[in-house]
Amino acid sequence: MNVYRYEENPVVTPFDVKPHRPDFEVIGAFNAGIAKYNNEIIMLLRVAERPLSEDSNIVKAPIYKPETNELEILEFRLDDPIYDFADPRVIRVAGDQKGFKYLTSLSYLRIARSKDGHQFTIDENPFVYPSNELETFGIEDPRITQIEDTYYIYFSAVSPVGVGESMVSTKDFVTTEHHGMIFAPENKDVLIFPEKINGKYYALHRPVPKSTGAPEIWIAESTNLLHWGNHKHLLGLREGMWDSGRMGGGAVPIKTEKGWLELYHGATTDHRYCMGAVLLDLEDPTKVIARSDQPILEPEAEYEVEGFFGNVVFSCGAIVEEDVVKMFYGVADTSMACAELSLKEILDSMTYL
Ligand code: MAN
Repeated sequence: MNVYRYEENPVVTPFDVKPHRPDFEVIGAFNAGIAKYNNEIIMLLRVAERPLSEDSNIVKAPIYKPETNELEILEFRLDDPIYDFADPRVIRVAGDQKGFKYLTSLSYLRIARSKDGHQFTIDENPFVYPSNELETFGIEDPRITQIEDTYYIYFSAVSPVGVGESMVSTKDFVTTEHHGMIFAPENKDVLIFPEKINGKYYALHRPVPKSTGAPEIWIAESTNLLHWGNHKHLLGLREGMWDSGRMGGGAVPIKTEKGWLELYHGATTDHRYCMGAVLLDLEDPTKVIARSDQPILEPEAEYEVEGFFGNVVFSCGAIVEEDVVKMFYGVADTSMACAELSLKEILDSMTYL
């Protein structure tokens, strides 16, 4: 696969983003949703910020309080045996392998704009910020689907009761309308198709089943983008391969002559995240036509391998111009990068079932 990584990569880093309050620092500007609006590329960044800490022995956890619309900041000592700080993203209760207790940063969504996809200007203020009891640990990994003149923005809403997917919409990237949670916990990586197919809207989603099953890709349909049903299991993990541990949709599905092309992420059990492709039937996207055996992009460049959480390439959006796929992607849970790939080469590289 020929991959042309931009010379400017990473195109946006945490240093480019001013914290939204003076006592915080930006540690991530990554996993951005992508849209075209008024001849500009909108990169809707997941900005992760944490409270500044003078003492390297103290880890702080910022929590949004809907009652006061303010943040509460909890403090933990790194040597406290009750907690496990091994994963820099989360604070776990020691010995509890299942979930996490707190996050070490709070994420919200902020707009970066560009004419050419290489140079970005970042808005002064957050665009979508936690605003209710399902978002107290933050909002993450947005995707944007444009349907006519409305942009639907959906993202992981994180709180102590779980991680689900919530949605807002906008027509101007200034004001938003909130639509609430569209997929209940645990669910992430929702991707709404950009048009109706045979009279129905479709969305990919990624539940995390507990009793039996794995974090794999499902598909659902809707008549109004809010209520989703007729769920079907779409794509599973593959033992011994790059998508053996967990997976989820990435970019908004791309309509091609051969089918709906979905660029999705897959990770191994040791958290190495790659991007690959799956092709779905144009008339019936619940049918898989082809899939990548090899990743189309894997963490190789230094900025993909090293960072807050290294060995991660994670796309939430791409722009396609004729044969050129401009895939924007988060690197190492830290920054944003872009790579150009050939649409034809991606389609030709896949294994047809
Ligand atoms: C995982 C990671 C984190 C994220 C949490 C909550 O631990 O993807 O980056 O903050 O889930 O969504």
